[in-house]
Parts: sequence; C-alpha cells; structure tokens
Amino acid sequence: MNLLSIGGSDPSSGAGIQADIKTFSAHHIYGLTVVTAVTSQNTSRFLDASPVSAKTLRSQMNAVLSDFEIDGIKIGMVYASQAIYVISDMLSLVGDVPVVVDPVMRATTGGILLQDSALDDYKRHILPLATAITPNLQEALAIIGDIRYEDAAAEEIALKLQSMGPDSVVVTGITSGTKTYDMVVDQNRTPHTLSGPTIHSTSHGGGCAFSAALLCALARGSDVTGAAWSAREFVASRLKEPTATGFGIGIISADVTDGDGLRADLADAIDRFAGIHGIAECIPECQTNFVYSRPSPKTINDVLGVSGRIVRVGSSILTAGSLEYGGSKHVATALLAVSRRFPQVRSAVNLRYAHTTISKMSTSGLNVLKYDRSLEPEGTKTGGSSILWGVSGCVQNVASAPDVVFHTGDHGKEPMTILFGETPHDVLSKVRLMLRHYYR
Ligand code: PXL
Repeated sequence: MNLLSIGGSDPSSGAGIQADIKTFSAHHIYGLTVVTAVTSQNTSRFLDASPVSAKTLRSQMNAVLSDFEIDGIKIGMVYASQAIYVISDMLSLVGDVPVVVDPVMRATTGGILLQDSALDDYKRHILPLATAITPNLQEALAIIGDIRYEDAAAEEIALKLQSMGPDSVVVTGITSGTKTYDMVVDQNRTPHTLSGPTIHSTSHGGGCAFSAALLCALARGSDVTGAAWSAREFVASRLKEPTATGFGIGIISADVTDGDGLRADLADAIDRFAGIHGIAECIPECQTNFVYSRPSPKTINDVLGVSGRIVRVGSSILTAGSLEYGGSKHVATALLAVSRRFPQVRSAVNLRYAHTTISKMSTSGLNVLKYDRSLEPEGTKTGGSSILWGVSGCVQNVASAPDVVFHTGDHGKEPMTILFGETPHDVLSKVRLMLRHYYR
C-alpha cells in the first residue's frame, strides 16, 4: 500500500511530511511525499517558510502519480494559493481514494503554515476534496469564520464545517473540564464523541501523526469513526514517551515497532490478506477475524483482533473497526485453546469451510484437525464456549500444532475453518495455500 503526503518539510522531523512518513512506516505502509513549502524550524523556534514554485510542485506530483498506485492522500501545510490550485488540479487525476485534509494554519512554535490571503481558496478548492478533515477547535472556527459559532457546541461546529464540503469531520482535542475528546461527524451527518484519558503533552507532531494515522486506517477500509479511534490510540501510545532530541519541546516518538510490534505486523498481514485474489469468496456468513496474541496469552484481552470484523462487500473485503486487544471473541478463544497446548501458536484467522479444500490441505502436509459440533454437551452450548470445547478437545491428544481446525456445522450453525500459525504472516502463507486449492 502507498500513501502520499502533500505538505511542508520540517527539518526537525517533528511535524510535516517527515512526521507523516514516520507514521506511515509505523503502520507498515510506504510513504510518498510532495513538498509544498520548506520550513526552517527546530524544537524551539520557527524561523522561516518558503513555498516551492508551482512548477516544482506540479512536477513532483507528476513524478509520483505517473509511477505509483496511490491508496490515499493526506494534505497538510499548503501555505499559499498557488499550491492550492496545483493540488486541486492534480488530484482530479487520482481515482477514488481517501483524502485526509489537516487544515494546519499555525505551528506549535508560532510560524505561519497557511497565509491568511489563501484561506478563501483553501475553503473553495481543498475542503471539497476531503474524505475527512481534522481541524482542532481553533482551526475549525477559523475556517467557519463566523463569530456566531465561537460559543457553539463542538457538534454544531463540526456539522457547519461539513456543510462546507468535506465528507466527514473530526474535530480534535476539545476540552471539557478535565476531559479531552474528539468530535466525529460521519458522512451520514451522525455525530460521535470519542473520549478517553486526556493526553497531557506539548510534543511536536501529534496533530500530523493523528491525521496521518487516520489516513492509514481509512485506506485500510475503516469507516471514519473507527479510523479516528485507531488514530487516537496510535497518538496516545506515541506521546507517552516523546523523543527529546533538541533543547526545546519533545518530538512525538518515531519508534516504528509500535510498542510490542504486534499491531503493525497484524495490520500489514490484514492488508495483504485483503489483497489476495478471490479472498472475498472465503469470508463466511458470520464474517472473519484475524488475530495475533501476546506471548503466553491468558484471556482474550491478550489477543489483538479487529474490533468489528473483516467483512465481505461484493467481490472485495473491508476491515470494519480497528485493531484492539479483546477485539475478537470467537477466533481469539480458539487461539487461546490452541496456545495453551502449543504456546508457539499466536495467530489465527477463520474462513468459510469448503470440503474439497480441507481434504486437499491435509494431503499437502498440513496438520488438519476436525471436531463435531453435534457431539457438544448441552452445558457448553448455553455457556457460549462451543469453540473452546471444540478446539481444546481437538488439540488435547495431538503431538504437533494444528495448522487448520474445522467443523462441519450443526443445526443452524455454519461450518467453519480456522487457520493457525506462529505469526500473522505464517497464517497468511496457509491462507494462500488454501486459496490455491479453493479454485482448483
Ligand atoms: O503540526 C502542523 C505542521 C504541519 N506541517 C509543518 C509544520 C507543522 C507544525 O510545525 O511545521 C511543515
């Protein structure tokens, strides 16, 4: 997957296109950059901003658009009207991909990121390009430019902003007493309040990382509310330990391993999973989850999974929700059952059952196990732990870890196949093997 960041260069790498590349990398996504302006700044001071010429901007856009398939675009600092004209003109050449607009106007250290004289052009040409716009409250009010909104509720502000062109709006960092929350208005004009612990930080780059992380999640198929949750979580985890590299304010962490690294690995595997030709055929009616556990998981809260599901939409698939510990119940429970006996097994995905595929998988050397749901004692059925009963029973007396566990259903119960592996990429290789059989 390739994402393009169009914005200003920050030589301290705290904000701007450098921050975006770091965020894309942390999500295991390749980042392309087109520079609109070169700023001179460090962690204490903002010294200068110089726009690149329209010709250079256009030629950078041509260079990337003619060579790469772009899966999403972020527009950050544009600075001047001439850049606005080039960007809106060139984006008409890009297909239907998510566009996140971060309407940055002033740097944390004081510099101008959007000239006042460019604001009208910005409203006219940039706002309508946005799948989502991510202002803070001050930026939202500056765009609306109507003093009657200054005391309005965040929801009203977000709705007014939406009426100015973007499909959806995420107003960030709204404070209310001791709480900070974000206000999302989705494309159906439905408001959602995202609240959580206040992040106390003066670090540089939090806003850039938020909008870039939002784009990562949108490009991976999340809806705007799910994407905003995952961007919040990403920024919160990065701000806990900002990097202090200069004498001034801290810079949001550049650690690309994302803490334990599980999230990035699983997200990358889900991306690749979605790209497997014909995979939509393998999504069961109850939909799919793809999970990855911490070492020695005790409960489903040690297992990372998609908080919604991976769902089939026509001939493609979509990740509905974000990656969360405890995000999966059923597939995570199956994984826990296997991991108790074979702790090296830490990842799993459930797929539609197909008889011929299963028999071919066992003949191609995979360890395929079966359980019979109709033999399940009454107690576990009502207790909701059928899967625990079935999978635990299967692995109890086998010598090696299963690659596949399946059952052929029961009255009103859909048959199911679960593929297991040590890592999400190990599971993926088994999915690919299964797909080869599926279509033969
Ligand atoms: O964080 C907003 C931002 C975006 N882009 C550039 C910046 C800043 C803030 O300093 O310098 C280039």
